[in-house]
Amino acid sequence: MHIRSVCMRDCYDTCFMKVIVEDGIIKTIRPDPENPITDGFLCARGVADSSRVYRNRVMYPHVNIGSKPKGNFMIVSWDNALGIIIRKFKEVLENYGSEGVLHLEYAGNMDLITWYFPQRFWNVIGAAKTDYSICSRSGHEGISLHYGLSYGVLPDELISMKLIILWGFNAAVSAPHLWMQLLRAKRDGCKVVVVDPRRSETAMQSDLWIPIKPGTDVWLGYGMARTLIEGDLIDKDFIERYTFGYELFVNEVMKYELENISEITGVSKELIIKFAEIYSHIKPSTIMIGLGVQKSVNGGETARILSLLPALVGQHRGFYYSNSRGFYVNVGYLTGEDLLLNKVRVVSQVALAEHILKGEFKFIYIYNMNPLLTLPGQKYLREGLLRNDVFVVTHTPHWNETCIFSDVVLPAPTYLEKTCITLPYSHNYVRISERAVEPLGESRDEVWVVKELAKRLNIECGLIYEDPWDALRKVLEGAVEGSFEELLSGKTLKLKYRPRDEYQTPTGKIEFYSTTAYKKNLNPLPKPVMKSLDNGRFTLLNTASPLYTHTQFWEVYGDPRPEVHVNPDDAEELTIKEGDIVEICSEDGCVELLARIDGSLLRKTLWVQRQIKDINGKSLNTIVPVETQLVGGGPIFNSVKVKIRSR
Ligand SMILES: Nc1nc2c(c(=O)[nH]1)N[C@H]1C(S)=C(S)[C@@H](COP(=O)(O)OP(=O)(O)OC[C@H]3O[C@@H](n4cnc5c(=O)[nH]c(N)nc54)[C@H](O)[C@@H]3O)O[C@H]1N2
Ligand SMILES: Nc1nc2c(c(=O)[nH]1)N[C@H]1C(S)=C(S)[C@@H](COP(=O)(O)OP(=O)(O)OC[C@H]3O[C@@H](n4cnc5c(=O)[nH]c(N)nc54)[C@H](O)[C@@H]3O)O[C@H]1N2
Ligand code: SF4
Ligand SMILES: [Mo]
Repeated sequence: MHIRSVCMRDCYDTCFMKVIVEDGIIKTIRPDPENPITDGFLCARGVADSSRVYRNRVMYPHVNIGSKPKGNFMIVSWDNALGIIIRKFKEVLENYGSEGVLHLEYAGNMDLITWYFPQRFWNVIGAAKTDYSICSRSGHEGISLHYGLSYGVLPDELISMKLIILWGFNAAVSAPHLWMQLLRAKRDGCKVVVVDPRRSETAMQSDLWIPIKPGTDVWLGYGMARTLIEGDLIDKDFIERYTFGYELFVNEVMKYELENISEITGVSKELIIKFAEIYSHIKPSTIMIGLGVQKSVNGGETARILSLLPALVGQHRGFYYSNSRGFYVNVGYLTGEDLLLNKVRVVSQVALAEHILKGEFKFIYIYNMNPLLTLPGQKYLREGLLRNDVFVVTHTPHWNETCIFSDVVLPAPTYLEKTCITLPYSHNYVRISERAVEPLGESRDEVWVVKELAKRLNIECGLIYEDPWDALRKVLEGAVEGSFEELLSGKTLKLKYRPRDEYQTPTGKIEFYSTTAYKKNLNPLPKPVMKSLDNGRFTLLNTASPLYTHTQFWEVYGDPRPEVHVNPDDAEELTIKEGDIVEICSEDGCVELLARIDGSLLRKTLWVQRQIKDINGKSLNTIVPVETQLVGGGPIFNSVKVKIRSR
């Protein structure tokens, strides 16, 4: 028997899958050709989900009767576990009010129902939430300043491109199916250019690699703009018709001298000119703005300037970032935010560690996330969670680092054990993902848990008890090309997509000069901060790896190796040899990793697989500061300044 499923992982691709089930057990998972973008193959993670579903699972509710962070977990009944949670919850509400409660989640599972709908409960209570800034928010907010919404080119369109620029985007690893589209386009003559401080897996297969010093992309963006404008390589009619604030933009552009740009970025003047000429002459083109490059001190600003380049050469939204905002789906209805009038406290997700350290939250409920490895400022986060007055509940399918800092751990089914549906963030194909097997052990889904909590608290608000599928009907009907009934019956539909030549800005145009930014007291034009140019120290690059989704799949592929890659000349200068233990220190702390000598890196850069542990089991994020970006409050994972030395 095969079940029609969809991969729910936080991934650009959102693959359609066939899950082969025999006697109630998952045997294998195969690609499903019903989705033309993800047809043909699954990545190592998609395939591994068939065995991972049976490994390292939390099967029953557990209470921590030992001392955190290790603890001694005892199995209890759901009734018991919920009773304990409610007692603590009431105590916190009485003493600190609803602001003493925080729910913390991200995209561990992107199912619309079990990710968003449970938030209704927390919103009804009035609990604090985060700003979801850990991944893509700065880029979204940055591009939105100029375009209204941040959606761009759809994957189906990549095949007809003649030039694709991957800017701080390692698609060969992080988006294997988008990459496949690029390879197909390449076979038809499309040129592929990669801008990256590292000769990445993607750069190796490109036509042109532009090595750039980390964090300096805004300068290169302005260098491109200047060359295009001065060389009269722009589309004046387009600029006239569809844009606002061009003259002000030109004034800003002229402040950037090519000589200076070249020095800052490490990209020669000749290469900047060549790059701009290619960009002007080869069309249609797309600039694929990586989530990676966006997670740096100048990340949001980089997304801004890169999104404006297509407007110079006359292309409507000639970029791809993340298309989640191109759909007509009102997620705020699912979370209840649109219906509730109470304003809840919103706290920075990137800087959460600081707030937790101060004891601002006494009851923390975590699901869909493993913050004890993935949030910056681990030293503070860990110290904060170990306070005596902080109670932590984690709802998870697999045991993870966060569990050992929790007082109660609740078992959740994986996406293969529940019927779900998700919105992709690249393509616009959508389909129900059917439950493949019954939930393992006593695992119960996220909606069930919050409804139980609500009942026990005698909360009568109808929002919490609405059938989530009825809620889903309200947000998806009208948003898909077809009916909700067709979706329910298992048909693949397309999500309606906003037109690429529609601009949701106050002027209705592409705003080179952002009127929204002006009103918000932000720079109306993209502007880098100089901080990233601290050349005395090394910059640590963090990248997604092929075998893992963040901290998932360790139970299949083993713990990721505690390694750091070092440029050979830097290694020689510092007398670091292959396999040496090296200490890497930022202002926030140190980790110890094994050195790998790697010629694919620029000098003064180091490269690690993100979210790993060091040789002593310490989280890499111990050395990542809780610093936030100006636009969108995003993280600066790729701008961590460190010193490295042999031990
Ligand atoms: N296999 C796999 N795929 C994934 C994920 C996963 O965990 N595993 N996670 C998904 C998620 S949530 C995300 S956020 C994405 C991330 O995927 P991507 O958007 O591809 O981002 P990264 O892998 O973080 O880095 C991409 C590239 O940016 C480069 N880079 C770093 N700093 C700079 C800079 O300052 N300038 C420039 N020009 N380049 C820079 C890095 O060297 C790297 O090659 O991947 C998604 N896909
Ligand atoms: N150093 C460094 N750190 C980073 C980054 C970086 O580049 N460098 N990148 C950041 C980025 S881009 C991102 S997106 C974040 C990702 O950060 P996280 O969202 O924390 O990443 P994951 O490891 O995918 O989280 C997995 C957890 O989600 C939970 N989960 C999975 N499926 C389900 C489910 O069906 N139900 C429930 N209840 N729980 C489930 C499990 O507990 C699992 O352990 O990490 C950030 N952290
Ligand atoms: S993790 Fe991404 S590439 Fe791999 S199967 Fe899932 S959606 Fe596809
Ligand atoms: Mo991410």
